[in-house]
Amino acid sequence: MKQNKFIVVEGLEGSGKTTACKIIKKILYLNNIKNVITVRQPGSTFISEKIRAIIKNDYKKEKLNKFSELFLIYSARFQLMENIIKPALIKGKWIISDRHNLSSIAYQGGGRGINISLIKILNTLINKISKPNLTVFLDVKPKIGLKRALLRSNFDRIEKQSKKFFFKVMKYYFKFLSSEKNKIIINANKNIKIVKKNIKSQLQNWIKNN
Ligand code: Z5A
Repeated sequence: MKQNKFIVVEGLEGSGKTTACKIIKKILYLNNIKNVITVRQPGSTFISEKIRAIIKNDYKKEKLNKFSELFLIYSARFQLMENIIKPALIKGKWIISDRHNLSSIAYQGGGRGINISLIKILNTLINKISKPNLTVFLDVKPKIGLKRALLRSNFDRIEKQSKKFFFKVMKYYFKFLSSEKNKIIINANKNIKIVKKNIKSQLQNWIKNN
């Protein structure tokens, strides 16, 4: 093993994904896995970062249509998969991605109510480029996650959605997580020390068995 794995970190805003990506990178390093790239979605290529700015901004002049949002997110994802992730995996590198396909199922499928079969077609195309080897899901209550996100910075366009929106996002996360074979679920409501400890023990176990 220890060759080219693709790890995805998922969860609501403020669940601690960015923090978890750093923790995972450290744990991999301690396991002598040093060839690691961290990316975020949408983003992490020149074009994908431009798309990210469109997704996150709340333009007063024009509302972003939910299908435009979906296709923008997938445009960013195809750029990232083809230009960064695929070549890096071919070179034997490890990838840690802050969000991936499951975010689209949860936010665009659950939150926005877009037909899941359309999102699944897009996911199939993305998975043909490469499929994640592991999903680390940070399970946080929307109220706790949003409070943390607000402490960090002002809400962006998606974070301004209603409580009902985030409950639907969580419902879809769990509905579709059940079909993910390789996953680690972390109680992210706990304090950072406990979260770190739990990620460490579950990830070590996964590394040992893969
Ligand atoms: N989006 C989508 O709709 N569909 C898609 O397919 C994809 C994305 C890929 C990306 O925004 C937006 O794109 C996102 C969904 C949408 N929309 N929103 N909103 P982003 O990347 O800017 O935001 P985010 O992905 O939601 O993450 P975040 O808000 O940056 O949060 P986080 O990465 O999960 O958490 P963090 O930065 O690690 O931690 C946040 C703060 O909490 C920070 O001060 C930490 O120190 C603190 N923290 C972390 N863990 C803990 C614990 N356990 N206890 C206490 N405090 C903690």
